[in-house]
Order: sequence, then structure tokens, then C-alpha cells
Amino acid sequence: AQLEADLLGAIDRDEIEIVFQPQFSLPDDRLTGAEALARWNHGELGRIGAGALFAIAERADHVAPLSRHIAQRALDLARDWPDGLRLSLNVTPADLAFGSYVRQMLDLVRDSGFPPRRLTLEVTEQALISDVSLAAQMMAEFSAQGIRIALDDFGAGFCNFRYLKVLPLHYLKLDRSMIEGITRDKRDVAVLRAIVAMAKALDLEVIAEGVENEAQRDVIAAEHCAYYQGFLRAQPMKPAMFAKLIGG
Ligand code: G
Ligand code: G
Ligand code: NA
Ligand code: MN
Repeated sequence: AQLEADLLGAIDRDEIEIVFQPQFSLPDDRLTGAEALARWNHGELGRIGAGALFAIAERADHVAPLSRHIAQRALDLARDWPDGLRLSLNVTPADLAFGSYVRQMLDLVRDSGFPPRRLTLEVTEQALISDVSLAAQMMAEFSAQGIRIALDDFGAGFCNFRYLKVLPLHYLKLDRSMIEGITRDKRDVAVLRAIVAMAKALDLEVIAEGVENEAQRDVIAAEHCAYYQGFLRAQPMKPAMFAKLIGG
């Protein structure tokens, strides 16, 4: 309960850190942007990852201010990135249950000066389960402003394929569990190939995550994934490091 009580103070004390994990295009390995990942650098407990951080925020009913804080920080940091680089922000399921989430995010984006057409929101299937049509409507409002939507962690959950049809998505982001075996098991490649073909028919671009070695990178390139991220190319890094990477 102490952690829950501490969360708003942590935001004020600037203990919520944003790191960026670079994303690259295929087959040319060009840097295309970064995903913002949050963590809590707790004074006594050390680093608390995003999963635990959002679980604490839900128990404390502080998801909205936490999400707002992270989005604000990330947008602020990304404002000076070269044109062409995209920023991805994660959306937590509880965000979509918050009535004024879209309004609040659109206001934040506008106030930040970061161009909405360079912003991607990553939404997990889990966020859609309670009310798909409401989620679709919220996504459409973001899309209308040029913001793109990625369906995140695809392949990790139940993969309701109907979501791919009814939601205004731009990207399909494959969970790293779908990438892990592709250099060892032909059946993993078969699944990947089928999903990429389906994505193409639905006009979705595929992002592979958790790419850890050259062999995996070569398979996803051969299978026509459009983008990837993973430890092969870059770990999540401090904003100053990312600024250096892009030549700032
Ligand atoms: O980086 P880490 O291993 O802690 O990420 C764990 C999970 O938390 C990942 O699924 C990631 O998408 C999610 N996550 C990371 N940062 C954020 C964030 O700022 N907001 C939300 N909603 N989820 C995040
Ligand atoms: O669910 P989400 O995809 O947002 O999770 C992001 C998390 O995945 C981050 O915690 C990040 O550190 C981790 N991650 C990023 N690249 C790799 C990778 O190549 N391998 C593994 N195992 N984890 C990764
Ligand atoms: Na994500
Ligand atoms: Mn993911």
C-alpha cells in the first residue's frame, strides 16, 4: 500500500524515467524512430519495471495521471528529433476505460508541438476485450488526427483475428515469442509467413519485436516484415543516448 501512496510523489520527484528503444526498417536497417518505455527508479527498491508500475497505478487508481506524465515527457523529449523519426507510446488497457482519454491525449499532443502524424500508439489486445466498438471509435478519433495505431504483442494472447478487420490499425506488432523460434523451427516461419501475408492483404505493416540476432533479422527481412526492434540493434536507452544516436 505504501507504493500506491507513493506514486504521485514519485511523479513529482521525477522518479519515473523514460527510455527509448530504437526501431529500424527492413531491408535497409534504417533508424525509423523509437518506442518509449517507462520505469520507476524507486529510492529504496531500485528499478520497478513498467508492468509492476502500471499494476501499482491501477491499484492506486492513478493510471490517468501516470499515463499523462509519461506521454508528456516522451513527447517533450521527441519534439527535437529529426523529421521522419516516429515516436511510439504504449497505451495501457485502463487508459481506454478512462472517458476523456482521447481528448486528453490529443490536447497533450497539440500542446507538445510534436506532429501527430509522427506518433504511434501501441495498444494490446487485452485493452480491447472489454469494449471493442468503443476502442475502435477511440482509435478512429486518433487516426483522424494522423496518429497511427499498432496492435501490440500480437501472438502473445488469443489473437482475435476479427480485431484486425474491425479496428482502424496501421501496424501489427509481433510479440517476441513469435520471433524467438524462427531460426530453429520451420513451423515458426510458416506462422510468420501466413501472418505477414494476411497483414499485407489488410494493408497493415508488420513490426517484429525481440529480434536478438542476425539470423532472426535475416528471416524477418526475407519474410518481408517492414520494421523491427530488439537487442540485436539496441536496448532501451536513456534519452541523452538516443539523442547522440540520431546525431544530436
Ligand atoms: O520495459 P519493460 O520490460 O518494463 O516493459 C514491460 C511491459 O510494459 C511491456 O509490455 C511494455 O509495452 C509496457 N510498457 C512499457 N512502458 C510503458 C508505458 O509507458 N506505458 C504503458 N502503458 N506500458 C508500458
Ligand atoms: O510489450 P512490449 O513490447 O512493449 O515490451 C517491451 C519490452 O521488451 C521492454 O522491456 C524491452 O526491454 C524488451 N525487449 C526489447 N527488445 C528485446 C529483445 O530483443 N529481447 C528481449 N528478450 N526483450 C526485449
Ligand atoms: Na509496446
Ligand atoms: Mn510489445
